[in-house]
Amino acid sequence: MTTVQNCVSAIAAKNHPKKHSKTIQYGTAGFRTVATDLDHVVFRMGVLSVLRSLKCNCQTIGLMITASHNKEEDNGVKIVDPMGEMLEQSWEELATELANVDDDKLDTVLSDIVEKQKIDLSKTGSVFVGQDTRPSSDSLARAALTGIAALSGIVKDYGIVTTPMLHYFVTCQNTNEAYGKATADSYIKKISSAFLKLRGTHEKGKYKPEIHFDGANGVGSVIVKDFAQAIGDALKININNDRIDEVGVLNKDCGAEYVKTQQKPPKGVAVVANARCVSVDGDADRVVYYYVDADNKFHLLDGDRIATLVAGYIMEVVKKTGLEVNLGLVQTAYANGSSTAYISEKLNVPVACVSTGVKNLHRKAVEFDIGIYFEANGHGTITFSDKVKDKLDRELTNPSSSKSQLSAMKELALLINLINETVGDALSDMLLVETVLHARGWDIQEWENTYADLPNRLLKVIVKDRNVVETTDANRKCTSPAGVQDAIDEVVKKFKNGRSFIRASGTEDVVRVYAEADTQENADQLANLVKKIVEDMAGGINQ
Ligand code: G16
Repeated sequence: MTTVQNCVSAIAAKNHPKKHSKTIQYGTAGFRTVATDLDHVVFRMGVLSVLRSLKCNCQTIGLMITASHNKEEDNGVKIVDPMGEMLEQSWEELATELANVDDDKLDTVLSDIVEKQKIDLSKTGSVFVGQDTRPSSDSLARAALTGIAALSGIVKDYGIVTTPMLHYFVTCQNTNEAYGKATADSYIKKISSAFLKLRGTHEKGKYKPEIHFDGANGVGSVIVKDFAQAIGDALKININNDRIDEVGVLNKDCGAEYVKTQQKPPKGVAVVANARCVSVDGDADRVVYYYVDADNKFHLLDGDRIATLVAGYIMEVVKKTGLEVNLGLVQTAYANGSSTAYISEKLNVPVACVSTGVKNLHRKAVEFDIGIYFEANGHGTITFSDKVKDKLDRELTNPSSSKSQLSAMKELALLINLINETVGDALSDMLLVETVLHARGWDIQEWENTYADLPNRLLKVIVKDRNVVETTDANRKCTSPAGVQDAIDEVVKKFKNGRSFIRASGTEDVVRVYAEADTQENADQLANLVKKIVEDMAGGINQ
């Protein structure tokens, strides 16, 4: 095939016509909206992913159908680039244009992309497809497959998988299996065997090998069962919220987003005082920990806590190896001020702050030899450069390395295998946290005691058009509407340790408000005052 003329438009008009005129944008994590508005978008993304593959020398591209933490009626689609990273930014614009054009203009827009990107249509593109457990995901996945077939792409449909599994498979395929085999079995085996080797046989200190798991009634609750089987008694995982066949329960009053934003335990998990509990989100790319103490008080250990726990530990291991490595941590404006201070002042690890979105954090993290990134909402991972991996391989066989250096290097090599470097992976992250707590001999309270979080509050404001809110300085300053930032600065001044910012969500039709202050009461008050500013100045809709 040398042209797309009269090829895609006809299929689109017949099988996946655009039935509405709402504009949709490639946001923080792809397209997300109510599932019934997405059929034509997903078909077109199937087509685009073949073009992306051709552009990338026919390497495999990933296409994931999910709306992750969003409510069950929503769905979404995102494209994964060859090394498991998010779609290149300039292609996000192409995706948005393609998603919104009328059916009869489709071939013209596609031909334009082919020409400008110098794509050779005589070659064959390759796409891996995955989906979450939403009721709408099956038919949307079929739309994607039709789109891929329209440009004669080769496809592998993985069916229901977690988002991080699909990223992993894409990377495996494009590294000729150097990263592992692109199968679910190989993914479970690689991570669980690293976990078991790191764990050894001894139970240490106050650490107890038992957790209570909240699967958000999504795919995480399916895959965690495979991990539980693979690791056996090394960690007892009590699995809750695993009703994937029940309509209306996905992410409902449970899951990582609920626990983080509501700051309370999920429904469906029995409260056991001081027990270590884990919540993941609908596609298992985020994880948070929590516990309820003997006085029934809820304690959250979110992405910031995970970042500080693993950064401190990995830094120690790296020091013991004697390898020269530059290690850095990446956060967003949502990171608790105390976590940033702890990392930079106590751990002496440089911290970078970037705009919300895994794509932004990942891009920054890979600038370090070892880049640790976590969003406060629990989305994150650790990246290791080829330079570090090569050094490690070399030094592991260097006869002059000391016994303790060798043992630290072996540990680092196993940690690399335990971590899904391609993207935040709730299940691999959970096993990493368990590994560090076990190695330290800590229970959840000892982990929490490393520093005290500043009380904080995250709110959502529904506005007429969230796009009126624009920000700069890694989302920390609002540049539009005019006057909003000055008003925020005025109220922030009134609170001890006050900090607040607003930004438009890229996954939900809301503006998010974050505030922290010296007490919970003050953080709540500040958040509500800022919410009022948004309602008054950015067209809020009172709920
Ligand atoms: C996605 C992104 C995250 C982001 C989150 C919320 O998470 O992958 O990086 O933090 O959305 O984004 P926003 O505040 O723009 O709505 P997930 O877990 O929903 O895929």
